[in-house]
Amino acid sequence: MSEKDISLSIVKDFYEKFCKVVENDVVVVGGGPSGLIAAREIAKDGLKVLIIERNNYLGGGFWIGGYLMNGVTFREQAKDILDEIGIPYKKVGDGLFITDGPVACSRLIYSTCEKKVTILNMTNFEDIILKDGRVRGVVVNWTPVSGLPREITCVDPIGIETKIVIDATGHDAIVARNLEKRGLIEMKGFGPMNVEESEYLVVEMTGEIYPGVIVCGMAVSTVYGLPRMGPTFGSMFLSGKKAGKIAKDIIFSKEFIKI
Ligand code: 48H
Repeated sequence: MSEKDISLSIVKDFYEKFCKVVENDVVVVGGGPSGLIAAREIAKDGLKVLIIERNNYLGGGFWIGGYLMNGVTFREQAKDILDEIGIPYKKVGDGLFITDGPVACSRLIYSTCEKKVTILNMTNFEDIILKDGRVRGVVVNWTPVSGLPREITCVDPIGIETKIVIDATGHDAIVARNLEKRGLIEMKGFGPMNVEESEYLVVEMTGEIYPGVIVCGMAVSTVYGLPRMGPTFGSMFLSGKKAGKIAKDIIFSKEFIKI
């Protein structure tokens, strides 16, 4: 064994992984709490799921709570999901619970990876593949390449095919913004804080916003102009789970097979 063997093993491992992910059942853009839960929910049923994450790490805003403090809260409605994943928590009020960000986030990431979800990190969503009025894939590039000005590099991105794209990119709602930029949908931008209304509405409005694109998590607030909820994550979990179920329903429906 020498240095070249280490290099070769890394290149071969990446090559083999990449060959498998050019075609998927579902691509989840964004590996925050809602995206991780959505991916886990879909992969549980043996479907092929890819998470595209522009950062080097998964977890999005779930590592830390409000105002740089580690406690992350959630309300009663999401308790079953935390139990399913094995996230420890304590009750701090009537229907309110708190957990430790790093512990909860690492457990969520592990429980998603365990379901054989593939991850492409340092990978930036740039565009959609659109054919016959339906989104059929995503166009991606390495995050460092995307970040460079065009005059320094003009490296073309590449396409990845999928039956469904889930936009789980948080406040930015990047996939939805792409649809808006092309005049395919209209967006409102998220509103001021109101936790009771927001948590309920985010879950309620989670769904397909354009053929082939489902929105979940904070991106739902951005698309529909819903109030924000601050550092509480129950609706991110419930929205991710709902998005996963909707994706499975579409893929397994008789109508979808005809598309
Ligand atoms: C690839 C991308 C791209 C891109 C972004 O922000 P997140 O944690 O999103 P959610 O919706 O799962 O959770 C939201 C929650 O963290 C939060 O901020 C709350 C509850 N706020 C309430 C309030 O009032 O403010 O994760 C999104 C992920 C991140 O990891 C990004 O890096 C990633 O998406 N991402 N990945 N290509 N173009 N854009």
